[in-house]
Amino acid sequence: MSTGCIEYDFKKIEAHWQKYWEKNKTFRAEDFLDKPKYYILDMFPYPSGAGLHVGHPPGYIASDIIARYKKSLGFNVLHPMGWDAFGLPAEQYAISTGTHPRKKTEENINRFRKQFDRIGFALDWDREVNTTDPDYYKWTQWIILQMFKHGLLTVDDQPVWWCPALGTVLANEEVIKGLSERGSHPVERRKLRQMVLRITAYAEKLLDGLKDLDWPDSTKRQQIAWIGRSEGAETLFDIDGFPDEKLKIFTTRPDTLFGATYMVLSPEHPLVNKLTQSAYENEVLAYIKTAATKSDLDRTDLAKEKTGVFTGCYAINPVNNEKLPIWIADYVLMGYGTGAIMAVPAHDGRDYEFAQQFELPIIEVIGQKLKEGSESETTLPYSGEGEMINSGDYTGLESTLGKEKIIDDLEKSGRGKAAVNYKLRDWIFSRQRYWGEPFPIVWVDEDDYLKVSKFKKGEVYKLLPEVPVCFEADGAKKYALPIPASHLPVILPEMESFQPSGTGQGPLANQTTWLNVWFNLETGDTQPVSDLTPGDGNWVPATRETNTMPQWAGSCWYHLRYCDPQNADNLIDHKIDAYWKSPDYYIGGAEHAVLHLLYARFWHQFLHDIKVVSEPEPYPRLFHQGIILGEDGIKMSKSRGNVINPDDIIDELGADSLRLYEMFLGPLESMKPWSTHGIDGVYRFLNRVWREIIDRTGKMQGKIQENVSESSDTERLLHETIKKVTQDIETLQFNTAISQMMIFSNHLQKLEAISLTTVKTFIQLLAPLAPHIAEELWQRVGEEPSIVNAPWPRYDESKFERDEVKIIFQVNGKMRGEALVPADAGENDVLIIAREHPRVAPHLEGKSLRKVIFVPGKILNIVAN
Ligand code: ANZ
Repeated sequence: MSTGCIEYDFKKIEAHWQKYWEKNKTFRAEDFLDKPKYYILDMFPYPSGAGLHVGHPPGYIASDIIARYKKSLGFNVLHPMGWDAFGLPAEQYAISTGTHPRKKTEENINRFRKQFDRIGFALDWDREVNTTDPDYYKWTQWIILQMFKHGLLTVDDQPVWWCPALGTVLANEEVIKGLSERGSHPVERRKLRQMVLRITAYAEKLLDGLKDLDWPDSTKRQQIAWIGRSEGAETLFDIDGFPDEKLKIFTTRPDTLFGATYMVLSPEHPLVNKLTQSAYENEVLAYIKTAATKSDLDRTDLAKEKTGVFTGCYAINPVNNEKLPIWIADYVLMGYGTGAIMAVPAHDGRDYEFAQQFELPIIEVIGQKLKEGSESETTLPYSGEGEMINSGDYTGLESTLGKEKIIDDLEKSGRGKAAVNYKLRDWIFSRQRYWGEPFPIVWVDEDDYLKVSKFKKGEVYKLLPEVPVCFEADGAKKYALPIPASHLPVILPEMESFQPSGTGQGPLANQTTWLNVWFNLETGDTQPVSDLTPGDGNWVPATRETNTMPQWAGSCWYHLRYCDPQNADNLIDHKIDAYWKSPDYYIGGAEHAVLHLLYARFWHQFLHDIKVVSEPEPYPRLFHQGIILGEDGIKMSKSRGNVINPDDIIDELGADSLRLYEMFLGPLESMKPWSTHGIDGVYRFLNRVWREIIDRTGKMQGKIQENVSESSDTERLLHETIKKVTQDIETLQFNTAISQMMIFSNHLQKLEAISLTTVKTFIQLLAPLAPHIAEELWQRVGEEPSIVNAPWPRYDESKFERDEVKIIFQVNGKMRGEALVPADAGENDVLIIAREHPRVAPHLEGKSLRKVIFVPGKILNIVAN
């Protein structure tokens, strides 16, 4: 203890209890315990080289508070942690330094784990997972194998960004205005063979499942928009001069058919060549070439000027036999609907701009609904509903009804049908990288495959899914054949250099002894090329898939592996899955609203469909914590130099202060700047708590006694505090729980004598938030560790009845913060909260109070200089 014990020795205390928890496995979660289970999950981190900064912990601290609280409530708590450790930074570091990405990754993980432990997280490290561990990625590969067998993994030529200077394919995020993010080299669109996951097969299910999820509305809305379901019709148009062809379009507004004045094909549409008349050919070819250099985003940007070319060909409108010129324009994308549209400039913004640009006719077919009393002035384009006009027999119908009637009529005449489309695209699931999971797939030439006499053309080898995945390259047909589950994992081979191959394939293409193998069609075995001679039994020459999986793969199912991390025979045991089920709470950043949270739902739904897991959804309940910004109010980043390392804060003021501070800073979900001065307030609070309970010799204060009967005031405040802290933890409003504890501690300070039970209760309430000091105090007031095993205090509603009010804090006339306090809190109580409030404390730093004006229920104004 430090001399005189004026300040508690957080260094010694924190180290001691961290060791105690580790040694006693205090937070071990046991399968099948006869207690209700509670599974709380954090989004696991990418162990970056920069280490943890203070912007990372809020979500982890929040889940930790819940984990500790639930344990005190008697739950069997599962609170695990792991590492999403594949990824580009480690590979880039490897390219520039020659260090193996595994080595760097391990170093980073060790540093992160140490940092986590120093914050005092209640984690069950026996269940740690690491996505780069072959025992883990074996199961990532296994899932892909199942998807392959169910036809959800396919192969496709996909346009990707290719950077000739870097000799590699780049992700969308790595391309900025047509240049590579790294080195600013020009990039171009190239078609390359990619592995694709058919997430679109799950579009309806992914949309449907959202209904039952307890998620933030905005996140649900983002997923709905991303899936982008549209109802409408597919309509067939005859083509003038091409009696054997039909032009199929998708429209959400079949009720505007009479307003179509031209048609548009996407530049990649398969009919473009055929329909283009010779006089227009040169122009069309040139147009297609420029379109190929633009991204979808650029092409569909509303603000961009519309471009296009006429083909010289006409379509016939099925409802009135009008001739409609067929244009080619890049605002129509091949990847959506049918890649062709009917253009209705009066009622669609992009068609309107295009028609103006190229002087095409505009016909209004939906009457505009005018607000009562407004001028009868109308503006185009009008995209709303209304009465149909200029629409033959349909004129006079309400457009929503007209839509149904036109679809009916199109169906009857065989010229169209109702159709649903999704914005959701299939997921390009391959990366030309080293540091990722290899695919459990080899490629075999069709000719070699057929040479094995047992297998005739058209017959498929027994390990193959029902629909074999074929790919044609350079005139030769290749089969993708799965490596069977019994042969997993396919281990990432050792390599010296991690440079891309320069041919559009990843670095693995350079590792020829790994790449070229003999593959046994009967057993799925592989052998190095040197070990066999051609013609042996069922062996065929094969090459391995050289792409690796994207970083998203490992995080799609990690929540399952925590439940059964060592299982070598199954991804997860059925009984264990039935016990732990999906996490009860998932806490992580809102930046994952679509990608991770959609991909993981897709995988989990698939695993549910093939009966690997019992729950239909992975994350029934979700919370997004807000970001902590740098002191300058800008997102923390190494390049900005505004990063604050939690290790420094812990060295100076302790982990409990860091935890309390991060939770006191404001509502968990909001974005807030860090303030180094603000943390002193919570540090002073913890010191005060210590001195209230522990005297200068390190013993319990004499005024704390067994047989004190509390005044009704104290009793009331005690029960109020239990209730407030309990409810605030349940709703993740930790900031207000902390203010309440400050009020209570302030009250205790004024008493001549305090009952030991009251003090113990107070320590318990503090424990989830500031666990180290709480364990220490708990022991010093005569209790057995660990405090998490002591049953959570209960409150008695009959002991209190009081309202809360919001008080605004002002310093020298400026609003600096606010807090909820009991309606009858006095000036002193409110002043205590204000002085330690993270938003107020920095403005009082080094100043003396000149005057305090308190208006109960409203405002506390501090004058200080
Ligand atoms: C005629 C029409 C009239 C349309 C009208 C809209 C308004 P969402 O809601 O996003 O599904 N479209 C169809 N396929 C397209 C493609 N491949 N590229 C670009 N645009 C495409 O949009 C569906 C509407 O977007 C379709 O309905 C079509 O234009 C256009 F008053 O058809 B509409």
